[in-house]
Amino acid sequence: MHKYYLSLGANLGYREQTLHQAIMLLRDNTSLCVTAVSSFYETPPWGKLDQPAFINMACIVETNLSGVSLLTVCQEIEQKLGRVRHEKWGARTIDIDIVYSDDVVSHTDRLEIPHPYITQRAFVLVPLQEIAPALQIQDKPISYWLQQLPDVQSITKTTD
Ligand code: A4P
Ligand code: MG
Repeated sequence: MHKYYLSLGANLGYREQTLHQAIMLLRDNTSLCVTAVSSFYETPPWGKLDQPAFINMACIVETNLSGVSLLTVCQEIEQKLGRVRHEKWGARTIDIDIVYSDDVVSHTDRLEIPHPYITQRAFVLVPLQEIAPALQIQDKPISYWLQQLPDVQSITKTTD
């Protein structure tokens, strides 16, 4: 079994509803098991600032699927929920990224695990820390990476 950490985000439409639907679709998939789901967090846009605030969350998936097969599952869910690709780092109905795995590393254009920006994104790390407090990234705890980031205070939990 592989363990994958996913980061989900939405900043267009009914953001919470779309995220609930994404988790339902992941749970419906018989080739994987969703073993943890974080709260929802409202987060200011990162990277491209002139866009609406996001709701972000994280979940853990355990599965025998390869990274690329899991990415395909995630992209099919994005399509189903009406994701239209616009500009890089821009607004989106739903984005599902595989940000880390305990045992899978991938360095291709199609799939990079760990996600190249994981240690720089409080909107990824704060929800992840909630469901994986003992996780180490590059041999350091999530709290270490969060200490380096200026924007942690701006991330606020919206649900439990
Ligand atoms: N890809 C490579 N590695 C991965 C991976 N580990 N997980 C490839 C998922 N996809 C991966 O992604 C482009 C390509 O990345 C995919 O075809 C896949 O093969 P995309 O989702 O189509 O495009 P994108 O999301 O616009 O680009 P990118 O670079 O993935 O953007 P990010 O990094 O996802 O950033 N601010 C806040 N507060 N919250 C957010 O959620 N999200 C972004 C988007 C920017 N600012 C944000 C947020
Ligand atoms: Mg993406």
